Amino acid sequence: MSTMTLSTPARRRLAALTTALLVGSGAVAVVATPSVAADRTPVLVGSLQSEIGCPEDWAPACAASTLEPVDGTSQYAQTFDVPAGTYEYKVALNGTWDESYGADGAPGGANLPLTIDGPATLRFVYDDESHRIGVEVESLASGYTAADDALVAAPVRQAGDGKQFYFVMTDRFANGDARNDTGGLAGDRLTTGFDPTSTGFYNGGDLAGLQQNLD
Ligand SMILES: [Ca+2]
Ligand SMILES: [Ca+2]
Repeated sequence: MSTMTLSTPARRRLAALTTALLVGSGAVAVVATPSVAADRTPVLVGSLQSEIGCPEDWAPACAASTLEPVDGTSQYAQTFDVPAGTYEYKVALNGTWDESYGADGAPGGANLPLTIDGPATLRFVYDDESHRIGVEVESLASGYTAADDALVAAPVRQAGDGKQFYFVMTDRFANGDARNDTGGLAGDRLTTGFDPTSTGFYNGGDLAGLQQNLD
């Protein structure tokens, strides 16, 4: 983890120092070809930097938001605790704006948007071949509070604490009553969404099918 704290210039100084020591010691050096990784220091830049330990936002030289190499891949990644908010971000290389990537991995591409409603632990992954940036959610804020009660509306009768909520695409779930399969709809399927000949449009599931499958 110590490399996290090294700024790019510091890394270069360290590399130079290592080289000097080799020369100074008179060693018959087998000069290792520097790995690509050693020359590449991707930094997560954006309006979220001040929230993750940088002195300011949009700071390509901030060591605190450096992404670290993922062994055996062309990827670099780091996990950050990000507070709730709306942000924009991209990745800049080697401490400057000379090389940066945004949306769709485009050089100098558009900022990527990020909105989180609560504090979250997010892993940012940058691929140095595709230059695309991904975000993996490692954890979201959890814990039910009384304030969440207001989100639980009728017909639910109890507070939501300890409950699981599911979303069901009823039509896709189970066809419990064939009498309602036609739905009384006629006309172009792109208008009505009704085409019993195509499962892409219609499956015939209904609440009766859902109830039949409840424990
Ligand atoms: Ca900020
Ligand atoms: Ca049905």
